[in-house]
Amino acid sequence: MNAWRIVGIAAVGAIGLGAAAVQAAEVTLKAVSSFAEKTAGSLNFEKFIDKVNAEGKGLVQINYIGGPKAIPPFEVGNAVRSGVVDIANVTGAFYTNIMPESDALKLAQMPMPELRRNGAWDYINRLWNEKMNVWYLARSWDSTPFHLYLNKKIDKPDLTGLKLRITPVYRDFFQALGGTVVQTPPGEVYTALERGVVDGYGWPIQGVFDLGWHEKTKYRVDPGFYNVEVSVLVNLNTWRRLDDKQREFLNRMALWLETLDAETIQRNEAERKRQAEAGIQTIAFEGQAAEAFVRKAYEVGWQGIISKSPEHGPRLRQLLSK
Ligand code: 173
Repeated sequence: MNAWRIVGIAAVGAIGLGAAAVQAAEVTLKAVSSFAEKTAGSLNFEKFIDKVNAEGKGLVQINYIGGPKAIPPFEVGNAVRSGVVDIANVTGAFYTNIMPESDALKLAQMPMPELRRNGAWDYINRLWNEKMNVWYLARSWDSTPFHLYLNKKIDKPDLTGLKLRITPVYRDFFQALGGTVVQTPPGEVYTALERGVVDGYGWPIQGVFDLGWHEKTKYRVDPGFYNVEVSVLVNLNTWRRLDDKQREFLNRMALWLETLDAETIQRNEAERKRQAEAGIQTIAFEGQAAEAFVRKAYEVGWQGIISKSPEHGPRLRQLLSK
């Protein structure tokens, strides 16, 4: 072998080593969901984790520590903000104590791809960076209405004398309709119904069967209102420590996660049928009564946000409304 050839091989070897040395090691991110494992609120997030772990070998892996057994739902916001976990699947209603604007995302009248196009995502992400110390990676639950479920019959939108289980999602609306409210995490809804502590509850069209609530639910009120929001947040310090390739990869996975919205919409239809088959009757407001019901929901929803955040509420309203 001549001398030039030996030098050539050595040089290639050195470049190879150099490239390996600058490439970041695989990073493992700790993740939690604010909803029970394998229930409606966690489904899309869990598919996202599986895909990241399958395609991110050598780059990014996710260590999923689970749902509310790992961290109570109303503490998940704080856990991702402080870096106790790197990634959280959580709804804004669960961390209004940190930033009141969080609950505004339920008022979005168009799906996430449109919010990415019209500048809303950018505004949201910057706000979440600043107030929550997180990167707003993706929306894992979208395009789904919330409903009022009841065990007492009503014939008009008047909840006077009724006690309803809520989170911040429903508080202003149910109170505006005359109801009395009591806040619980999802894990306490079954017991509250069983003991007759509440006459009903707010929940999406999907997920009533997950924790057995259909056994204790007589009616669903139609129409639904708002748009379910659960999002994937990444601790901002963690996000900044990732390299470009890792961030690009997670962004690509985030967009894939949002394409699962089509499956969510199909599940919503299936669950509507399943509720009827399980004997949950509908109390349906029609025509103008239905319109007024939904209009009222948005009106008091935005009032609530704007009164708590005069700085960002009005701009969020513009960006999220049709
Ligand atoms: O617990 C709730 O009713 C709630 O706030 C919520 C939010 C998003 C998805 C599911 C439930």
